[in-house]
Amino acid sequence: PPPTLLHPEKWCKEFNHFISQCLIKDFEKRPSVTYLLDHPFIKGAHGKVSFLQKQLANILQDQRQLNPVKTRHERMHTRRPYHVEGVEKYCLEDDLVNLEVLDEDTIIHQLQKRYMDLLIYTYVGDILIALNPFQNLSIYSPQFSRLYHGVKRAANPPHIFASADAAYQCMVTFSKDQCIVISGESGSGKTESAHLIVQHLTFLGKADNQTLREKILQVNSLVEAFGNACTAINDNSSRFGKYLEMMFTPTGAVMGARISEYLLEKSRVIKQAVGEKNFHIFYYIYAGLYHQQKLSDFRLPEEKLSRYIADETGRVMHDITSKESYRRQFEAIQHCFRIIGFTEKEVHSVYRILAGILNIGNIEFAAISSQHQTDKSEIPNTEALKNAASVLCISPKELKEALTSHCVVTRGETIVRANTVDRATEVRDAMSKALYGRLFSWIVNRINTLLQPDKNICADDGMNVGILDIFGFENFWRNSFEQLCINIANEQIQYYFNQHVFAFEQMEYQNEGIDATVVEYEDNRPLLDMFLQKPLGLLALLDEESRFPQATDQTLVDKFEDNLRSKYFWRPKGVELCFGIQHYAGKVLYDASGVLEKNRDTLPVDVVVVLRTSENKLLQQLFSIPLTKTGNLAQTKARIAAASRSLPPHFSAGRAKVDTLEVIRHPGETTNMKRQTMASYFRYSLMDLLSKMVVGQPHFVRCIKPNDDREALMFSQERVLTQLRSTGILETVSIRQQGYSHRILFEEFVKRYYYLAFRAHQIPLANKESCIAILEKSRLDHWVLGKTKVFLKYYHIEQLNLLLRQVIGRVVVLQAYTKGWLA
Ligand code: AOV
Ligand code: MG
Repeated sequence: PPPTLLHPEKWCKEFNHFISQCLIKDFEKRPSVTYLLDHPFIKGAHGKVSFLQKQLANILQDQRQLNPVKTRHERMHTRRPYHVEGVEKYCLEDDLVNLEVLDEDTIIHQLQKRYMDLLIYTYVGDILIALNPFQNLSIYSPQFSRLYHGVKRAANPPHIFASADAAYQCMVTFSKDQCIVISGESGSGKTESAHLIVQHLTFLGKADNQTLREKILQVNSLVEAFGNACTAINDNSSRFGKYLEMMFTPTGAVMGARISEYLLEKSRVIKQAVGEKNFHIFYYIYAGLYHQQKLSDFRLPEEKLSRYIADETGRVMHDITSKESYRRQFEAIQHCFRIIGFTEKEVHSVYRILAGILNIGNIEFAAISSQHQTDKSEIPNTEALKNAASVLCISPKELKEALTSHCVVTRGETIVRANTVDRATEVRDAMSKALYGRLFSWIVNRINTLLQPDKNICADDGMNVGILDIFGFENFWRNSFEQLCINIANEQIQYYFNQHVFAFEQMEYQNEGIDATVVEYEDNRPLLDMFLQKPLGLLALLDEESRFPQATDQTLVDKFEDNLRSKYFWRPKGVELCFGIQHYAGKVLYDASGVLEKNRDTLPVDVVVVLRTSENKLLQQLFSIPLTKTGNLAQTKARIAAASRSLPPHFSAGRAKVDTLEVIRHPGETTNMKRQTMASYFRYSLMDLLSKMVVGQPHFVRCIKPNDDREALMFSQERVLTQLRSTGILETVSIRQQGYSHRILFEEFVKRYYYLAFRAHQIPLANKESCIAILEKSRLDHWVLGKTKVFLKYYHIEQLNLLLRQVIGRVVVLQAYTKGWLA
């Protein structure tokens, strides 16, 4: 096992002070690593201790990079491109901040030129812009991971790996959680970017444990098979929000992972818009089981496709079973399950539940009139009913009763009432949605258990890098409640971006007395308030209306119109049941039909009761214990409290926002006789997500979709411009041009870097002068000092961290020596 290391400072005090001082003195006279390797104390020893060798290799690598900071001019003439042979690419163009003329035309031009040269990544200071290439590029191989490992940013062209590397380096150096926020509209490349980040982080976190590495790499594929689907915009569209935290030991080795999922669009299970599809997994199992001749084991009809996956355009059995890719995906998913550690039995249960859902979809109802005027419903063809009951291990009779009738308790008496055909159909679909939603949460929870860090590796929690990949902004020809929620979530992420990039930064310059021209930006706070405010925000109004049994979608839209006095809301003339919202990313027209019912998200107790009787253990479990999806209320509150202690005061604006969101339980669950609605669950989810994000230091990746045709090498200036405008890229460039992305308190700075200018036993005062001494000794320029903080550009931090790593590496060698590991 690698030896436990003391902090260099502590070590110098406790251990052989004399020897260390001698070595440091010698070293300072001839500061080279070769010298250190040749030193009589150390010579001949490396090679015996592989851990030490690694350290020495790191030092050597750092040494090579530790050239004095070059001027911009020098840098631009020393960099080499990775792609286009023979064409010189200058580093200057890698970062929009270097532009001398700052306007939309120049930015668009620059991005277009780069895109046509297949340079899809461009920096805006510390922010990465990623244009979707719509073709596979050969820039993500392990060679590239090595290329982007712990080097200064300017050493290579911009790359998603560089962003992952920056987050990782920040985490290790500052022992602080990091958070990579990927945003962009639907189909812009967020999910692909998230995969690449995970890939590079597993590389950096050099899991000694090969299996853990493999497991982590499979997680995304597995979760996406269940949570992604083909939409009109993107063939692999995320239909849920995902926050993946990769956990590392204090020395930066990956030790586990955890996923939080938000707002799965479960209505997709029962119905899809024209041209869209159900979640991938349904097609995979159909094709896979067909191929393995196991359809009948799962009671899936071979001749007629389940209604849930056969669309209006008349998709037939053959379309799915003949598709080679679906079959391969099914095998891939089986492989994922196995690698991650699901048991055969669990996987079998998962398939049974999926087959159950497909069969439930085929149950049809017909009306039978009785003498008592109420319309009863019956199930004329019991084939599907029997199949569903059989795979779900429940009694067909009880299932039928739960679908066609319901119990009402009046004055202590239980009365059974018949369901109309409409009601029975609703119950059937509600059951499918609940089954799928709970199954999805269970899979995520199970993955989290299987990828939990081993407590033997690291006693405390270590640190993590969180990667946020949600569903992007959507504007279809018909938009419903799902799009509304998706777009509000994106609105919130844009707000988070604005807060960090503009609001907090400018507030800080002001407080610190630093001269900077104010950059105006589009604040979407009023819009967020319109959605989230209580009691007159859109979601609150929706909840209020959902409580009236008499309410209709019409009364809902009227209510919005009467109460939402905002320039962001309007009601188009002549279109019934519609309302429009001016989102940060564009105008969207929403269709209110069905919104009330979607929000109520009712699941009759009769259904829960029958599902609980299942002999399938997994199914029993899904409906017995209350689902704790994204952690519980107490945990979330504790996290926010912890965050507020450790966060600098400028975070208070963000925190207040979090506090205003009320915490509520999960959909479908009832508390105090009040049913949990989707809208209130949505608020809870947003708050939970934010509470996780605010603890980390953010890094931003902005994905941009260059055209709507998903074509490679096609750059629509108009489309790109809209995205640049709505996300405030122009403003971001100007604030980054004059801004300092790192702002560190004097005492923090001295504590972290005093090694670079002082001796181990010296204790410098935590003041301005000490900071100046460190900065000057490190040969940096263009930094600024405020009243209490040092203001640095990203490349200053890079240089400081490299220097620090070198010094620490040196001390590690010394420690190893004196501890006798080198003897
Ligand atoms: P999204 O996550 O932003 O949409 P995806 O990451 O799913 O978008 O990207 C959409 C498609 O673009 C992918 O399926 C790839 O075909 C292609 N693509 C994106 N990035 C790359 C890349 N770096 N290299 C090659 N192809 C790429 V949504 O989830 O719909 O908001 O809800
Ligand atoms: Mg996605």
